[in-house]
Amino acid sequence: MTAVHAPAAGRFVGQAVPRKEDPRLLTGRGRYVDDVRLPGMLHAHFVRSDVARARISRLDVSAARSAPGVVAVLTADDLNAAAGPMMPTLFVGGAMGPGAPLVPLAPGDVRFVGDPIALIIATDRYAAEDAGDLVDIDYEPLPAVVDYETALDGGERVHPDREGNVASQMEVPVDPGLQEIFDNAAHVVTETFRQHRYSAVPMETRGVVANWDPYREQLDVWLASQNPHEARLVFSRVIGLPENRVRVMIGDVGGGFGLKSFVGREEQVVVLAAYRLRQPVKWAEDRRENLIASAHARIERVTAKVAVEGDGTFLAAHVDHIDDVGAYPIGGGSAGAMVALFFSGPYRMGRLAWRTRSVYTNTCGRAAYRGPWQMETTAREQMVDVVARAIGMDPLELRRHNVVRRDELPYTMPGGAVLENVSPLETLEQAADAIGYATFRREQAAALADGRLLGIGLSLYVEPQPAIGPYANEPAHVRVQPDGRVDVFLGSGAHGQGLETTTAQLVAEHLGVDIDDVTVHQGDTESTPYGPGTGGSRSGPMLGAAVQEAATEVRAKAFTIAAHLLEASPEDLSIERGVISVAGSPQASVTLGQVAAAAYLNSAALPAGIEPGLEVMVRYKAPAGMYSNACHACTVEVDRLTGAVTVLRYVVSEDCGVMINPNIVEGQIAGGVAQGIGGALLEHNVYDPDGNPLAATFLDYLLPTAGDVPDIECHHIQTPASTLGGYKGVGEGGAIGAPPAVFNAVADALALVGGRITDQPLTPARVREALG
Ligand code: MCN
Repeated sequence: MTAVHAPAAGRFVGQAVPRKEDPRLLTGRGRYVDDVRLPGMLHAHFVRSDVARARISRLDVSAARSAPGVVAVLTADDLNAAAGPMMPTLFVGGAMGPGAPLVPLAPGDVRFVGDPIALIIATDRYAAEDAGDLVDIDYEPLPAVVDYETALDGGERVHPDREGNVASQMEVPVDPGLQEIFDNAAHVVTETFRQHRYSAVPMETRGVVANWDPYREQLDVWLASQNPHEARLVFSRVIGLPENRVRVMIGDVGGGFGLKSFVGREEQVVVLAAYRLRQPVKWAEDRRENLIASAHARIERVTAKVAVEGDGTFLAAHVDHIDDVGAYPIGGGSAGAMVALFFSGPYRMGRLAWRTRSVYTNTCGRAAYRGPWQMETTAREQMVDVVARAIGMDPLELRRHNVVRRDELPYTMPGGAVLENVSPLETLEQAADAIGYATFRREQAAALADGRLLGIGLSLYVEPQPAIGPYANEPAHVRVQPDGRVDVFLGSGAHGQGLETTTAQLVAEHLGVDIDDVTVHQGDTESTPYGPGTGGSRSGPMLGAAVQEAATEVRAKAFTIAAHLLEASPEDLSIERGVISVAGSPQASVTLGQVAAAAYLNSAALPAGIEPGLEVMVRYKAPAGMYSNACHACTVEVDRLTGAVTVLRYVVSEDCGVMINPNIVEGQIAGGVAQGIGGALLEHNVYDPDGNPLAATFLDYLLPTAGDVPDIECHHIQTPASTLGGYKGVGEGGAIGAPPAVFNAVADALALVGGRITDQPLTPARVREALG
């Protein structure tokens, strides 16, 4: 690791302290949804559609109802009328794209393979699955709409009550001024890129346990979620219970990658059923369900047109974007406007016009996936290389020529957002240097002389941390107990990012206690403050600031009380490892525990005007625009005979502001890059032309393994954000930057022999074909 512009690390902040959660997780003591076992708990199994589009002409569940162990078989007739509005997220219909015409179970027709038709509830899972085989369904198959590009043009409709298959569209058209730029530019380069359908495949699939507690008259829900408070709201609405009669608890969550930001249809159905039966019910998604029916992402096409001056200066761009949102997109599924607005990324691009359309198909619905509008980076960065080849300029030089420099900040992007506190040129240079760009070009030429194809790819991006709508504020509650130990209550829902550790670091640093004396609580709506959950790489900037502010305020109050107890001035006090002492006379000291004990138990000992208690709850309001940035550089070898791609080296230079924990930052980058490499080369939720999913197991859905991913070499630039603490997000970046970096490296290798590639995944067959 190298770090540039590094602010001085604190005693805890900036240190690579080991993750507090790891001893529990690595010794099998984590608690996931499937570990929850309640007395009398029943098990749920969904009977799903085997066809992509059909009318259900007969549905007979009578044999299933009388099967051994079966407690209930519910269909649309039993459940749908009782359900309130199904809203997977507060973002539905809002800033994040089209909502879905969603009902609990398929009523009379099915719209994708995996569409849930019936829910079987039995005394154990085997009984439920066996009974599923007894459900008799006759389908009248209809032609399935599978290709999103042709679905645009009318014809068969996915949802009969909609006018067509366009779920949403937005446009900023080309005006005469922009047309003039295109007409007069030295070069106008156009290319179409397709990204393919791949998805979050967390180790822990989706899951829920729901139980009506008659004593408290409350519905208890254990959920695999990134977002417990929003989930409570969603459940309360679909059931029709007040929010404070629903309690959602998340334990350890085995990965979410965006999928668990939202409350899926299945989780809502299971909770409805448990409430209706007044019995505890568990549903744990199996891998087949996860691959065909949870949510898909990334299937989209961009046609980009870029006007360029003779010296390589970008003048203007037009972006035409289409994405496939499946049959029932989950809120946040389409981020088309963001793809268009952020297309210019870290470059000066003059003018921008765009159109984006989201299209329904008879496939699994789309949802957010680590970097939901990542296509802006894929399309732009791949386009930069295409332009470089078209005008005969090296791609690194073209980037250097157009990238926004520090002295141009704040920089208003053509899409309207204002870039500040970013360092794209610095990360570009750092990554190019670390990967040995110039040396590699020489090695590449030498290898070509030997008949070998090597390639190098760069990818540069800025990543906004959206602080809009429910994401605009973040709570943290810090409480010192009378024994001096500290409890921190968060509104977030960590699902692998290590928030227990980074939160404890921030509290230890800013309150002045030992890290082992801090316990972090999250994920239980009964005890934690209302928060919008974990997503959009927001924990660093927003939660970090909230925790820092709360800890600092607690320390200030502790100093006021301690100063009174020690007959000193608060300005003369310092705190280390929970002991507050007076400067110059260390024997004059009091522990934080003693201060807390006075604060709770002995109001008479407090200075005048000081409220009893030693706890602070803050709700940090973030500015709308915060950006981290990074540059990825990767080298590959392409096997001319087989088309197989080997990633040789992978370098990341990133700027997430002040790093709270460099170890966690690098883990986040490595995980994201592994996903991105898998996405570019291997992972693919394939459908056949009739809408049958062909990748329903890990035999067909290929995840990257250790052999596919080299060591990720991380380098850092730290440009503090303007927010408290200066932290910026990092969690999504790896998965944003990696696909175009790998793509560009492969395209670079292919170009040596005149090969051209535009679509992913870069399977051996596709690469071989491009070789001609
Ligand atoms: N961090 C830090 N210093 C910074 C910024 C962040 O030490 N300057 C730390 C944070 O304290 C946190 C971690 O890095 O522990 C990630 O922080 P951040 O980038 O703010 O992202 P979030 O915690 O909000 O996580 C969201 C992001 C998203 S949107 C997805 S999806 C995602 C992800 O991060 N899914 C993940 N990382 C994942 N990691 C795992 N293991 N599993 C997933 O499902």
